[in-house]
Amino acid sequence: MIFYDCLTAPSPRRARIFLAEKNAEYESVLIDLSKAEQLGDAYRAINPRCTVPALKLDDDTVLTENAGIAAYLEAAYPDKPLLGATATEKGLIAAWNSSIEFDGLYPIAEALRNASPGLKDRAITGPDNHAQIPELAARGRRRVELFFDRLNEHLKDREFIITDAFSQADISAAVAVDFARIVKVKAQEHHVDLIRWRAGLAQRPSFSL
Ligand SMILES: N[C@@H](CCC(=O)N[C@@H](CS)C(=O)NCC(=O)O)C(=O)O
Repeated sequence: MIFYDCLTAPSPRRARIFLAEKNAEYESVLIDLSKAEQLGDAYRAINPRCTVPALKLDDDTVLTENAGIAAYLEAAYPDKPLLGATATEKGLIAAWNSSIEFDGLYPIAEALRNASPGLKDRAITGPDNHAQIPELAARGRRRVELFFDRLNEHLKDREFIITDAFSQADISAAVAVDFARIVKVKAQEHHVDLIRWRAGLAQRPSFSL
């Protein structure tokens, strides 16, 4: 498999952690977003949505989106499930993962992409340009702060986000928490449970990636 990655971006990091947790072997190709390589013809031919991550399988099928890559890896490497072992767990993990994207990852992107001078006219990822809307940056940052508060509240007395096992929800939430630094949101002293949970995840080798 070929994994199209970028070491500075959160979305490929989610897939990179998932790959590592599954002990999957792959070659990696780095796409330099700072040089807009995702918009060049070579990468556009691989992923016309011009985003990373993408995973090219041995039969040349290209999977894009964390959702697609995770679904494939879970089916191809079923040991140690990350998307849930039972029907109920699968439902809970999918729901949490979606809400972490909506309440955490998208607001970080909104805060960053609508304010950063380097992302002028790139307020939304993809092949088309979109102008920045500064009000969305302020709203996004406030939503990220609320995400930290709610995650902290949820993690009281829990080691992981869902059930007693590590799952995709932990990966997505931890990547969001780490990347929030870019919009100057960090765990505060009162986020005791969030800090404890994140410290626990740091023991996993996949999190050093
Ligand atoms: N929903 C996609 C999001 C992918 C995404 O937004 N990737 C960003 C990097 S974090 C990207 O490719 N950005 C390209 C750009 O900024 O033009 C997923 O889950 O994989």
